[in-house]
Amino acid sequence: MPNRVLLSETFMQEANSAISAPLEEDCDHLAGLLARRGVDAEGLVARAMAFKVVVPTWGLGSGGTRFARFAIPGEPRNVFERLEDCGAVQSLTRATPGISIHIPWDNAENLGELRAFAHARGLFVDSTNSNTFQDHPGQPLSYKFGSLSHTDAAVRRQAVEHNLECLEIGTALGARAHTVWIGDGGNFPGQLHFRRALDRYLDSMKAIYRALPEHSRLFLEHKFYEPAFYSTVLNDWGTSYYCARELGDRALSLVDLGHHGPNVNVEMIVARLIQFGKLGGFHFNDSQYGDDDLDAGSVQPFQLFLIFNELVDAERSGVPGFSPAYMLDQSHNVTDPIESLIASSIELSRAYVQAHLVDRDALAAYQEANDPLMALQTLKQAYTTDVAPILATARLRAGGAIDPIAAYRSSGYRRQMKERRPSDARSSAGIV
Ligand code: RM4
Ligand code: MN
Ligand code: MN
Repeated sequence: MPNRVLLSETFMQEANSAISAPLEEDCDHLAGLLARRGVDAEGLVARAMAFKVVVPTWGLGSGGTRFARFAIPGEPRNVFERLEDCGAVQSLTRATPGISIHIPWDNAENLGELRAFAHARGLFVDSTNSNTFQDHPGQPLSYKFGSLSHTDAAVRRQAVEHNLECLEIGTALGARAHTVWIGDGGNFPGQLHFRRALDRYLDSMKAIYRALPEHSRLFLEHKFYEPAFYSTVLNDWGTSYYCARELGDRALSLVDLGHHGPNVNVEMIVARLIQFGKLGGFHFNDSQYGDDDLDAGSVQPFQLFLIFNELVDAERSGVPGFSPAYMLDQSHNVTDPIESLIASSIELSRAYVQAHLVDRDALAAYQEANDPLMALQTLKQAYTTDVAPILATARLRAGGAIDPIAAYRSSGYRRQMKERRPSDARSSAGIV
């Protein structure tokens, strides 16, 4: 149990003690500023403490590109070690108890042991993800030309079976949702009959939906390109919405921020899915060009805020059934994955708290009065407010670190892992 020793309560107290006085000063200053706007800082701390982000196990290994993967020392080599690292992120941020796992990358022989291992670290398995975008060792049929939408019924059956197995694993681990993303699509015009391929996908999804455990939700993740470069079967939110509706109430759309073309208005897609009762959750990340899988909020932090503006608006107005899953899905190619996940979860919390600062009555009045300049100013006032002291206070009160990345670096966690986990060249965690 390395992270408990390394990131013990005593360690955390020591790391925090040197910077708790300046934090208090910053808090007082911010509380005064917010009070002038009629906002209660304590209320925001409570909201920040309640906000949770789900961490993907596959984000703990070093990712890669089509060209190369540069491993880092001490990378986790199996699901238990990945959970250990998730435990480190959770200990420092206190915002990430939920974990999303990828099957078969996270296969374990004893699921009871895995579940207990997670619980012992303050973690729980929130969701499962299937993988029919690559061939698994020993599987009889190939996914080279598709999986759930393959022209061959036997391949489709194999892909459905894999998803049913994921549902069983999820049940044993206590998961609440299952996400399906497929790599199915065409590289060349003419390769696929668009309508027939979608019909086949939907048939396969119906078989999966029928097996969905009673309290689980099924998330459909669309993506406009890659690995297929010309067309994909579940290409956009409209197709996703159509399929989710055909499937039933517990089938919902999942929005991965990187799965849209550049300049697409993702916040409006989010609003539409909320309005139609079909927003299941997110895979947060950031991008400049496509599915870059960069850290959330690193390139377009204002877009992240605008997405949370829609989410908080729905939360505050009590949209029925509104309960999206806030998951990260990133590939950390050049950073320490633990640091990237810490920073990203903070970015999400920041956007969430800032969205709560939007003066919604004023905004509604400016919208009614057709005053675009003041409407934007209202959003910008919230977005430019530095809520870092609120986020740090929330972490501190929950037993985490005021400055999680500095604490992580000073803990020597990575150095220790380098010794405990001799490199394993076969390790395949991450998107490679
Ligand atoms: C995909 C997609 C999926 C993730 C894989 C690894 O691009 O984002 O969510 O499971 O990558
Ligand atoms: Mn994703
Ligand atoms: Mn992706």
